[in-house]
Amino acid sequence: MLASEPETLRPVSYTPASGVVAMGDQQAIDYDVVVIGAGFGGMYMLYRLRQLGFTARAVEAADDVGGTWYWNRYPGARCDVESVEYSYSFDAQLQQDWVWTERYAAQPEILRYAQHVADRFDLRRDISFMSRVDAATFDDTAATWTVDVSGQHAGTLRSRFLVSAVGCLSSTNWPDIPGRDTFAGDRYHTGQWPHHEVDFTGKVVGVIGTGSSGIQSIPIIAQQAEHLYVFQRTPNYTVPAHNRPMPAEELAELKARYDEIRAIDRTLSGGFGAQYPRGTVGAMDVSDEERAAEYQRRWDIGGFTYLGGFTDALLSKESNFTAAEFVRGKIREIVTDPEVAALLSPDHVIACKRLCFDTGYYETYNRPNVTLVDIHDGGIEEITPTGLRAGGADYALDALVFATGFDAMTGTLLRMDIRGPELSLREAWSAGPRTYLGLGVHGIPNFFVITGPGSPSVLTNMIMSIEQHVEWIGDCLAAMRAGGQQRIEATEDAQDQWVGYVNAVADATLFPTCNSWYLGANVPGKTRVFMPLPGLPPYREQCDAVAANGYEGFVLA
Ligand code: NA7
Repeated sequence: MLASEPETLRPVSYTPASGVVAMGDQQAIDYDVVVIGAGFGGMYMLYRLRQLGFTARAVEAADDVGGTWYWNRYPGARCDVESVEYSYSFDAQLQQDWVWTERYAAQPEILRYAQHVADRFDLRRDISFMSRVDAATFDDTAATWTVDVSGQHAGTLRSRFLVSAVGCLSSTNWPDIPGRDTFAGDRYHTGQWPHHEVDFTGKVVGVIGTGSSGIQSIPIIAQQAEHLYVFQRTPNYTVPAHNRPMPAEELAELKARYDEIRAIDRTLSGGFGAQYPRGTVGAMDVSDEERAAEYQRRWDIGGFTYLGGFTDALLSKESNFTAAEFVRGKIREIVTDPEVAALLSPDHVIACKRLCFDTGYYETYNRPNVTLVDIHDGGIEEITPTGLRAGGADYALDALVFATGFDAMTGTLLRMDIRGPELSLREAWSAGPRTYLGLGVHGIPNFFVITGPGSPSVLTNMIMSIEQHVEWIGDCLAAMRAGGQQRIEATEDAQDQWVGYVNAVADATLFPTCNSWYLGANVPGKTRVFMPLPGLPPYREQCDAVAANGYEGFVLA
């Protein structure tokens, strides 16, 4: 994706806004802050920094904004949080003006929204597109980052602070299957989908992977392909999305109470960062009939609501089993071939791998042109020029789709060589990611991570978590400027305690019980650590308390 003709970074037309009150020694630095990435996190960080009077530049690998929604263009790509909530809340007029056309926006609409935000707030002038941060080194004497950038705006940037907005799902996972690169047909990854229309009409297609991306794309690919083989290592639970067009009156009604909706999103009842009606009792506290009726009611609403009926869905194995068994019952009802239904039925804890939402996923296996291939035992033995071999059988394919996910949460961060005074990020995280609040890393001063491991991030409505982090970081930098401080670093003690806390919270839930990407279990050799922190509202309060106590757990100088 990177252009071959590098040019230097400095000539980009950048004029700090008038009235800018910068951090300090402007001779020594180009910007107060370099932001890595221009997805939803990077865009809002830029906006916020500008509002606060800091100078900033974002470096972005793509040729446009959007992050996840720029790259994940596979057929059926759609958000699993409702559009009115999966959108910025920081600008009241923006949320009144933008018109969402569906209950759950599809990728093109979310990308258009990101582009609109970039235009509306004139963000592109502070973004170096088609450029990557390869390395960053902190000079402790000058309290300055030197950031090495390759690509269209290759060069070196010096900044006081470095903020990662690389997102949690941005390093694609291409499994190291023997012969992977020998396939002579068309090869795709859902997380790096081409920008042109891909038409599978008349083709024999193989899809590897049945996570969210596979579950969203398989029904659409099946409608086009002559034949579709789905290679499934682990079945996944999926609940109907019940996506539908958003009627104008309904959108107007939601917009009229946007403040109330956002307020709920930030409180306990909206603990996910989105308002899903919550039950108040455990699943085993009601009769079998009441429980089944509640699951059915929520199945009919669709989406994350499904798991909100009872307080202990992710705390009690017994309760969780009832939610899982209800879905298995639906699979048996929907899928006509009992053997296929059995293969599609997961037996792990429901939602310990991210719960998926679909449009016609299980129904797709009733089509005569779709074959489910169970590779649970031996995996894929080999990819060949003409297809692949699994379970001793050869499958001839015209196209092969890897829906195999991401090296989540740490992959992109560790691909860069980020170096503190005595320690690199790779060294600091050699036994798994360690952060304080998910925001700071001991040994790497003046470095912040938006929605980093150790924060709620992917267990929430990401936009709400992004906004919270961006605002916290902006406030922190403003407080440092007011206090004449130029260096901030998390203490080892605070970080150790935080890591212990995150582990304890995760271990009290059923989340760590299966091989999910939350644990890094999908990438061979990756250290298994439960990376996100369950629970947004208490986390928000913890971050606020840290700030109120003079950034307790950080050393400022
Ligand atoms: P996921 O959820 O990580 O799913 C990846 C799928 O690919 C999953 O079914 C994996 O099986 C499968 N996989 C991974 N490696 C292999 C190999 N080597 N062989 C066979 N199958 C494999 O990624 P998605 O892109 O679907 O979704 C990521 C997130 O994006 C999602 O959670 C939402 O938050 C949005 P496994 O389960 O590991 O056995």
